[in-house]
Amino acid sequence: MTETWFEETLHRGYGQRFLVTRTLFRQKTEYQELAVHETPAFGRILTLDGICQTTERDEFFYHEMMTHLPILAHGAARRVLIIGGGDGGILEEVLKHRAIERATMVEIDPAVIEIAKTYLPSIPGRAFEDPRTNLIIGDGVKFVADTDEKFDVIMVDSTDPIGPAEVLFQTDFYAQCKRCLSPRGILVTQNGVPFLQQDEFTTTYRRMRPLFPDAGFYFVAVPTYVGGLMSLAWASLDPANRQVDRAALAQRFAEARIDTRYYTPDIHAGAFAMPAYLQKLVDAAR
Ligand code: AG3
Repeated sequence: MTETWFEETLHRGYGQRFLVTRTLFRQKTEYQELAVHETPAFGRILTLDGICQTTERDEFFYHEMMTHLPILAHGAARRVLIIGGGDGGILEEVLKHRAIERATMVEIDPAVIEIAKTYLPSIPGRAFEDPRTNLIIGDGVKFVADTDEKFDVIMVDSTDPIGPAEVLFQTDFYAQCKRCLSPRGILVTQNGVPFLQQDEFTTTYRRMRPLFPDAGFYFVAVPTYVGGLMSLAWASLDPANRQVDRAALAQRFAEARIDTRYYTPDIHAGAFAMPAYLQKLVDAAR
C-alpha cells in the first residue's frame, strides 16, 4: 500500500511533510482551499491553500503566545478584537480571561469556523457558544475601517501574506487598527518565520514603526511553522506595556488563574529577546 503524505508548499525549496492516515475534509471555498488531515505525528491538521495553519498537538504554542502575552502585558484588557482566527484557537484562550467582557472576532471565511467546530473541536472548545463572543463574518479590513468601537488588544491571526491575507499586512490596515485601539492598546500580528521570510519581517517593521510609539517583535518556535522562530509583531501605544517586570507579570498571571501549557511569565519576559541577525535587520530598516 502506498503512503499518502501532505507536503506543505510555503517556502521555496524547503518544507515539511506529514504522513496522512486519512483526509477528513477538503473543499474549495470562495477564498481558499481548506483541508483537514489525520496525521500520526500531530493529530488532525488544518491546511489552507496547502499551508499548515494549526494542528491538534501544537496549537497551544502559537495561540497562547498570541493571546496571554498581550493581554497580561496590558494588564487591564476588557475588550479584544481578533481578525481572522476562524479555528477559534485564539478566541478560546482569550475567553479564559475572566476579566474579558467581550471578544469580537471578524473572520472572512465561515467555512473555517464550521470545519474547526466539526473536525477540530478541541481547538475552539466552547468558545463560539460563550455569551461574550461577538462573531462577525466579514472582511477584517472593512471592519477596522468602519467601526467606532475601541479595543484594548487586537490580534491578527492571518494566513501568510500571499493571497487573501495580503491586505492584512498593509500600512493602511495597521493604521486603522491603531485607530481602533484604546489609549494603552496593543496590536499583535502573526508575522511568519523570519529566517525564511525575511522580507516580511523588515517590511512589517518599516510599516509599523512610524505609526506606533513602540513597534517590534516577540518570538516563539512553533513545531509546525518550520524554519526556526516565528515572529509575532508587537505594536503598542504605550511603551510601558513591553516593560512590565517579571514580578508584576507573575502576579497578573496568578490573579488570572489560567491553566497554560506554553505561556509562563518567564517565557513572556524572554520572548522579546531578539537574535542579533534580526536586530541588525531591524536597525537597518529604521
Ligand atoms: N495562522 C498563522 C499561520 C502561519 C503559517 N505560516 C508559516 N508557517 N510561515 C494560523 C492560524 C491559527 N489560528
